[in-house]
Amino acid sequence: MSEAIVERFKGNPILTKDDVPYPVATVHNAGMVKHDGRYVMLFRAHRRNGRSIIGLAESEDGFHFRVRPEPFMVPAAEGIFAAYEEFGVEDPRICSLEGRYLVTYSAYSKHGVRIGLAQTEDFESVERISLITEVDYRNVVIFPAKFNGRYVRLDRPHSQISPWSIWLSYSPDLVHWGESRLVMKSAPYHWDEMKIGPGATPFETDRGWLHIFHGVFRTMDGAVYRLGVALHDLKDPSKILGVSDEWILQPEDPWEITGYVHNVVFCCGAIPEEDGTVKIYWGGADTVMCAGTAQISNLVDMCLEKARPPY
Ligand code: BMA
Repeated sequence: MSEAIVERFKGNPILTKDDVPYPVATVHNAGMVKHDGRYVMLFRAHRRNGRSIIGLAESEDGFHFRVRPEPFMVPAAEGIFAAYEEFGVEDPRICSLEGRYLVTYSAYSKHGVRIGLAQTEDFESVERISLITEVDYRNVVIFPAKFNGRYVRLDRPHSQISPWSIWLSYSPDLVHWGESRLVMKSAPYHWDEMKIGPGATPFETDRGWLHIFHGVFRTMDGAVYRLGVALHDLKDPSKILGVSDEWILQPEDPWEITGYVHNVVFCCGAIPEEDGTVKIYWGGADTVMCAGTAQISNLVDMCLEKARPPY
């Protein structure tokens, strides 16, 4: 008998393709934020041509969502973005900073995958700012604070020599990024052995920035995606105070085990609440959206008391 770290919402899945008023094949990997007291979800959805768009759903309680009639973002039709988003926009993350919401997303094209940055003030309109990486990057999350006057992001470059690790970079203006450094790697013969990547936008706790990330293990039956937690120093987020040796969530419900891509829980958003809990949102099997709740202090304890080295 093991106690659940993340208590799943009894009404999972909270959003499926049947809730979307335009034709899509999946609803998953959603970025989350609270705006004007309401929960805003930017979800990824496959169109029936296999390419992804980003839809918007809203909720009063964080569990029951209504989808807006039109998608929030579709691949750009013109300009520099059109060339790099032709194959779809995926896996958005939302960061609330300086009175606006920054949205990072994976932009796919025949040239590969890179990261786009857009902004919105009210989720009524959206403006693209820049493509902020070259190719072979995914999963960029921006910290919702500046550090010594600079923006900071976690990112996930991929190369054969250093596959799928978590890096951190700085920027004076959100467009130009540098001083990149490795902060976390997969652990050998461990649940995240194959790859790790940034997940939800980190949120502040009294003991550090809590980051929910994903880790992948390759089995004879394909990859298994799980979620883990890491704690970053409040003043210097490039310093990791602890990475939990144990995962916090693995595919267990039928819609996490079976679907478009089986055995996947994949997180792009979490919302800390004033009562010390955090609502965690994840895509199940790249097909539906699910939610659950955890005690923030438990997650922080796991990082500090069950820690393994970051790399
Ligand atoms: C990753 C990304 C995610 C997806 C996951 C599982 O590489 O493509 O968007 O959820 O694989 O298929």
